Amino acid sequence: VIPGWFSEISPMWPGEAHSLKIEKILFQGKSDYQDVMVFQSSTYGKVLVLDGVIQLTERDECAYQEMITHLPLSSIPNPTKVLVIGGGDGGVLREVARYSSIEQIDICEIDKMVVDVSKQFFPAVAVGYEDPRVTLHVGDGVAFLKAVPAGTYDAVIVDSSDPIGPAQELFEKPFFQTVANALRPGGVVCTQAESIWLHMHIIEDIVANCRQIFKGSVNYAWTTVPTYPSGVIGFMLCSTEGPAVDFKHPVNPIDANDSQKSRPLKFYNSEIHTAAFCLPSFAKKVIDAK
Ligand code: AAT
Repeated sequence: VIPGWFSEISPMWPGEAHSLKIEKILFQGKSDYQDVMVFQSSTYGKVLVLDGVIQLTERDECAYQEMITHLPLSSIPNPTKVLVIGGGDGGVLREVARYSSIEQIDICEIDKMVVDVSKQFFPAVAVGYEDPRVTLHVGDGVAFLKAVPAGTYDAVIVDSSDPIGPAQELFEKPFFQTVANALRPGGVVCTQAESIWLHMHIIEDIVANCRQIFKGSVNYAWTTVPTYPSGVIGFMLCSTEGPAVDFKHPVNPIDANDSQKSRPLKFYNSEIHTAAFCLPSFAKKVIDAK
């Protein structure tokens, strides 16, 4: 540990730890679920940390939030009802709000402290809560989904932390089953699905489960986020049986139809959307074999 630096140490990425220089610690608290910290870094703006793991930085949050949102929503025509699980910072809400077809945005975040801290320290992220179509439910995403009537949503976005701690069940098969049930025929899910460099064993399991559950398409995509472990993060994108979804060719390109011209996209475009599904050979071999 280097004095004055934050190092991200976890058994999920043994033997390595990305570090950021701390200018100032702005908040430290303990919620019912996790340790919550915010610090000012010298090169990535403010940083939100939960249980010692970086959730977002001001500088690169666009890469993650735009990709986890627009990969699914640009892949279906006219999404109207969307559910976000996790994502208490509000960044995914901000991105969902770009679609003028959307009528209802539900979010279920387990930890109220994440919401409050984000509103206090990350106004350009928490701005997502200002959209009148948003309803916040504070609670466990697993329990919330169990109570959702079948066929309710066009899309479910699972912006979850890593599977150590409160998000563990969000990576398990029964959870994916409840997501499938909550989606309309031809509805889509996009879940945070870890790093091809660090977590092929986790990805393998998720892909195997999703192939059993989702009878439409099942795809893995990835992007770069410099402050996430190994600098990349992936997404599992699936659709339920019904109207076919071809994730690789967006039918509803948000870069052409963004309703929020005053807040332009920073990372996502239709070319990067298609490119996100190209996998390195070592990952392709494992994912295609499942
Ligand atoms: N958009 C920022 C990135 C995140 S945030 C993940 C959120 O999921 C956190 O706010 C956490 O409190 C919430 N969460 C965890 N478990 C649950 C649950 N069971 N139900 C609802 N919300 C939950 C993800 C960062 C990825 C980090 C990669 N290393």
